[in-house]
Amino acid sequence: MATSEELHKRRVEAVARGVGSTIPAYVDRAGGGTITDVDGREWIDFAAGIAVTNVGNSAPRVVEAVRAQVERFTHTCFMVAPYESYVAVCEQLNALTPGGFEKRSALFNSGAEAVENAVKIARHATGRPAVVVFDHAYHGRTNLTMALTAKNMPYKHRFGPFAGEVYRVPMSYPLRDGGLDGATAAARSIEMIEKQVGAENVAALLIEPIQGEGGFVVPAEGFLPALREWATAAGVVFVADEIQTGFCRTGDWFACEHEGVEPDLITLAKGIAGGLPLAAVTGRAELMDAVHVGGLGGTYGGNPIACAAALASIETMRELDLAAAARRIGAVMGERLRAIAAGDPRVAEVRGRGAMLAVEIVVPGTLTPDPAATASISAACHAAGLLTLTCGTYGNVLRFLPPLVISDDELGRGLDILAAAFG
Ligand code: PLZ
Repeated sequence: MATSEELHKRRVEAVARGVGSTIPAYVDRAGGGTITDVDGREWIDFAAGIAVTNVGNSAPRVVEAVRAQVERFTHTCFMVAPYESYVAVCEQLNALTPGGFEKRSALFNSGAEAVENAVKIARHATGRPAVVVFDHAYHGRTNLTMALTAKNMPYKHRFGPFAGEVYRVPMSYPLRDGGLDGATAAARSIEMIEKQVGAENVAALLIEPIQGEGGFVVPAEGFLPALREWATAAGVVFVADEIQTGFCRTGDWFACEHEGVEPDLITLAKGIAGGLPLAAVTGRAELMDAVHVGGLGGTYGGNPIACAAALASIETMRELDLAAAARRIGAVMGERLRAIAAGDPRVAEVRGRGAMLAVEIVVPGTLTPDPAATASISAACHAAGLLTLTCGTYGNVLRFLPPLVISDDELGRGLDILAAAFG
């Protein structure tokens, strides 16, 4: 087998430079809480493919379901010749997502595609043009979702012009907004919407209940409920982007549940199918069904192999109670992170929920972001066998997203490496 170094040389000659990788190691296999490269080097996985392999890599039920489906048929296109597993995934999503009201779902390939479709549905159903998003938001890399995403480098730089009718308002970011309470922070955002956009022009308010790429920003309690309440009164479709937070990651099936928020539409991807590409929009039947027949779709959306994997993943999450596992991981990890923070003035804050935790790194004694220190701590983790990711508008957040099936031993060893990297 080629070595990672050999593969990297081939990659540089074959793969476009614009596609980056966190580590220059090439994967041979992965499962449980580890990834092993072609040279036999092992990393403890605190990335889960960016919050995707919540059930672990090659989870037994997923492997079984995919194998069985591949043997039956690989693709007919649901828009041409439909099949049961697509319907069954929609039934599961309608039942699992917050809100006791009648729902419908539609399936797509990627998170960005789900977000695009949520905006299409909200615009169609309301007849209004504007979409409101937040500072630090991340919603994807397609043209519309680049407009929805906040951060220029690397996502948007020189890729414009971007889609119009997108308006950005402040996020509740307790560390950086002077600790505004949720209601006050929401009032500030709402005033901006009303003054600068006009509520009656707004189709959708789109928000990540805990921001992902933007820095694992957890809004102050009450922020999301206040926005939800305003959206209801203003006839604005409240869209929760749970692409990174969904499927047990935060210790509930969906992060909105923490404050009892019921979105009108919810976008889903990542953790939905154990690593196979699948995404969804789930929401109020009257919004989803407002769109004419044939108005939503795509060749691969709800591909049968991805649907089989999703059903198996959902069953695994239920059977292993991975929401409880996320809470346990969060408790263990949170304690260790707070101990690290207590001894290291570069850590401004430990935040997150369940198995979606992060530390924000600053110049000691200030709130000045320190992306260089963040990158060097992350690099020290990689060198010592722990796969960590960074994020944040300022590149100064070290985030931790282990698979929810990680063993106590792997988790402990990962946290030891992390503590040493702060050393
Ligand atoms: N919405 C909340 O987190 C994807 C992006 C990685 P796609 N986040 C990982 C990268 O650098 O491209 C994401 C997300 C939220 C939407 C998306 C987009 O999902 O499946 O990557 O299109």
